[in-house]
Amino acid sequence: MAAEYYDFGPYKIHHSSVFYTTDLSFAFVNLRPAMPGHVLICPKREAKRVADLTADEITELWIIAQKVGKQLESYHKASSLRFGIQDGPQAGQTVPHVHIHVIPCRNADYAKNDDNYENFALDKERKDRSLEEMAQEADEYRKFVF
Ligand code: AMW
Repeated sequence: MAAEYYDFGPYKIHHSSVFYTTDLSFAFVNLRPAMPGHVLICPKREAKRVADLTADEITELWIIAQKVGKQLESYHKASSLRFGIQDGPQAGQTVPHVHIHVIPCRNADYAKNDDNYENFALDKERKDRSLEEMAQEADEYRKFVF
Protein backbone atom coordinates (compact mmCIF):
# COMPACT_ATOMS: atom_id res chain seq x y z
CA MET A 1 0.00 0.00 0.00
CA ALA A 2 1.20 3.52 -0.78
CA ALA A 3 2.44 5.59 2.16
CA GLU A 4 0.35 8.47 3.44
CA TYR A 5 3.44 10.54 4.16
CA TYR A 6 7.02 10.36 2.96
CA ASP A 7 9.95 11.55 5.07
CA PHE A 8 11.96 14.47 3.72
CA GLY A 9 14.42 15.23 6.53
CA PRO A 10 12.32 16.73 9.36
CA TYR A 11 9.33 17.28 7.03
CA LYS A 12 6.46 14.98 6.14
CA ILE A 13 5.53 15.05 2.47
CA HIS A 14 1.85 14.27 1.96
CA HIS A 15 1.23 11.59 -0.68
CA SER A 16 -0.83 14.08 -2.71
CA SER A 17 2.41 15.99 -3.47
CA VAL A 18 4.21 12.83 -4.60
CA PHE A 19 3.79 12.02 -8.30
CA TYR A 20 6.15 9.11 -8.83
CA THR A 21 7.63 6.39 -6.62
CA THR A 22 9.92 3.40 -7.01
CA ASP A 23 11.17 0.87 -4.45
CA LEU A 24 13.84 3.21 -3.12
CA SER A 25 12.82 6.71 -4.21
CA PHE A 26 10.04 9.22 -4.64
CA ALA A 27 9.51 12.35 -6.73
CA PHE A 28 7.47 15.27 -5.41
CA VAL A 29 6.49 18.83 -6.20
CA ASN A 30 8.22 21.72 -4.50
CA LEU A 31 6.80 23.86 -1.69
CA ARG A 32 8.66 26.90 -3.11
CA PRO A 33 9.57 26.18 -6.73
CA ALA A 34 12.24 28.37 -8.35
CA MET A 35 10.56 27.86 -11.74
CA PRO A 36 7.41 26.10 -12.96
CA GLY A 37 8.18 22.38 -12.87
CA HIS A 38 10.92 22.59 -10.23
CA VAL A 39 10.59 19.19 -8.52
CA LEU A 40 12.67 17.09 -6.14
CA ILE A 41 13.78 13.45 -6.33
CA CYS A 42 14.61 11.84 -3.01
CA PRO A 43 15.60 8.44 -1.57
CA LYS A 44 12.93 6.96 0.73
CA ARG A 45 15.63 6.21 3.27
CA GLU A 46 16.69 9.31 5.15
CA ALA A 47 20.29 9.65 3.92
CA LYS A 48 21.78 13.06 4.68
CA ARG A 49 24.63 13.19 2.19
CA VAL A 50 25.45 11.74 -1.22
CA ALA A 51 28.24 9.74 0.44
CA ASP A 52 25.60 7.96 2.57
CA LEU A 53 23.72 6.54 -0.46
CA THR A 54 24.02 2.96 -1.64
CA ALA A 55 24.87 2.25 -5.28
CA ASP A 56 21.25 1.16 -5.86
CA GLU A 57 19.89 4.40 -4.40
CA ILE A 58 22.20 6.56 -6.52
CA THR A 59 21.30 4.62 -9.65
CA GLU A 60 17.56 4.91 -9.04
CA LEU A 61 17.69 8.61 -8.19
CA TRP A 62 19.44 9.48 -11.45
CA ILE A 63 17.29 7.18 -13.58
CA ILE A 64 14.20 8.93 -12.18
CA ALA A 65 15.78 12.38 -12.58
CA GLN A 66 16.45 11.58 -16.24
CA LYS A 67 12.93 10.27 -16.87
CA VAL A 68 11.10 13.00 -14.92
CA GLY A 69 13.34 15.72 -16.38
CA LYS A 70 12.62 14.64 -19.94
CA GLN A 71 8.87 14.56 -19.36
CA LEU A 72 8.69 17.84 -17.44
CA GLU A 73 10.83 19.65 -20.01
CA SER A 74 8.31 18.67 -22.65
CA TYR A 75 5.23 19.40 -20.48
CA HIS A 76 6.48 22.88 -19.55
CA LYS A 77 7.61 23.61 -23.12
CA ALA A 78 11.14 24.17 -21.86
CA SER A 79 14.32 23.56 -23.82
CA SER A 80 16.89 22.68 -21.15
CA LEU A 81 17.11 21.19 -17.69
CA ARG A 82 18.96 22.00 -14.56
CA PHE A 83 19.85 19.02 -12.29
CA GLY A 84 21.32 19.93 -8.92
CA ILE A 85 22.35 18.58 -5.54
CA GLN A 86 23.43 20.82 -2.67
CA ASP A 87 25.41 18.28 -0.67
CA GLY A 88 25.91 19.62 2.86
CA PRO A 89 24.98 22.89 4.61
CA GLN A 90 27.98 24.85 3.31
CA ALA A 91 26.88 23.97 -0.22
CA GLY A 92 23.45 25.46 0.52
CA GLN A 93 21.62 22.29 1.56
CA THR A 94 18.73 23.34 3.80
CA VAL A 95 17.01 19.96 4.21
CA PRO A 96 19.36 17.23 5.50
CA HIS A 97 17.99 14.47 3.27
CA VAL A 98 19.60 13.98 -0.16
CA HIS A 99 17.49 15.35 -3.02
CA ILE A 100 18.06 16.11 -6.68
CA HIS A 101 16.52 19.35 -7.90
CA VAL A 102 15.13 19.01 -11.43
CA ILE A 103 14.33 22.39 -13.02
CA PRO A 104 13.01 22.88 -16.56
CA CYS A 105 14.60 25.98 -18.16
CA ARG A 106 13.49 28.19 -21.03
CA ASN A 107 15.32 30.71 -23.17
CA ALA A 108 14.73 33.77 -21.07
CA ASP A 109 14.96 32.10 -17.66
CA TYR A 110 18.70 32.15 -17.33
CA ALA A 111 20.13 35.04 -19.24
CA LYS A 112 23.23 35.22 -17.04
CA ASN A 113 25.13 32.50 -15.28
CA ASP A 114 24.92 34.33 -11.96
CA ASP A 115 21.12 34.34 -12.12
CA ASN A 116 21.28 30.58 -12.40
CA TYR A 117 22.78 30.27 -8.99
CA GLU A 118 20.38 32.75 -7.39
CA ASN A 119 17.27 31.13 -8.79
CA PHE A 120 18.36 27.79 -7.52
CA ALA A 121 19.64 28.76 -4.08
CA LEU A 122 17.21 31.41 -2.87
CA ASP A 123 14.09 29.29 -2.80
CA LYS A 124 13.68 29.82 0.94
CA GLU A 125 12.73 33.45 0.21
CA ARG A 126 9.72 32.44 -1.87
CA LYS A 127 6.26 31.97 -0.45
CA ASP A 128 5.04 28.52 0.64
CA ARG A 129 2.34 27.10 -1.62
CA SER A 130 -0.83 25.47 -0.34
CA LEU A 131 -1.20 21.70 -0.14
CA GLU A 132 -4.07 22.00 -2.66
CA GLU A 133 -1.95 23.82 -5.23
CA MET A 134 0.81 21.25 -4.86
CA ALA A 135 -1.65 18.35 -5.11
CA GLN A 136 -3.04 19.80 -8.35
CA GLU A 137 0.41 20.00 -9.88
CA ALA A 138 1.24 16.43 -8.78
CA ASP A 139 -2.09 15.21 -10.24
CA GLU A 140 -1.09 16.69 -13.61
CA TYR A 141 2.33 15.02 -13.55
CA ARG A 142 0.87 11.64 -12.54
CA LYS A 143 -0.96 11.60 -15.88
CA PHE A 144 2.25 11.36 -17.88
CA VAL A 145 5.13 10.39 -15.56
CA PHE A 146 5.30 6.62 -15.29
W1 AMW B 1 18.15 22.36 -0.58
O1 AMW B 1 18.39 23.99 -0.18
O2 AMW B 1 18.21 21.48 0.81
O3 AMW B 1 19.07 21.80 -1.85
O4 AMW B 1 16.55 22.36 -1.18
C1 AMW B 1 15.42 22.17 -0.35
C2 AMW B 1 14.24 22.21 -1.25
O5 AMW B 1 13.15 21.64 -0.57
C3 AMW B 1 13.82 23.62 -1.66
O6 AMW B 1 13.63 23.65 -3.06
C4 AMW B 1 12.54 23.86 -0.87
O7 AMW B 1 11.66 24.70 -1.57
C5 AMW B 1 12.02 22.44 -0.76
N1 AMW B 1 11.17 22.16 0.39
C6 AMW B 1 11.40 22.48 1.68
N2 AMW B 1 10.43 21.99 2.46
C7 AMW B 1 9.55 21.36 1.66
C8 AMW B 1 8.32 20.68 1.86
N3 AMW B 1 7.80 20.54 3.08
N4 AMW B 1 7.69 20.17 0.78
C9 AMW B 1 8.22 20.31 -0.44
N5 AMW B 1 9.37 20.93 -0.71
C10 AMW B 1 10.03 21.46 0.33
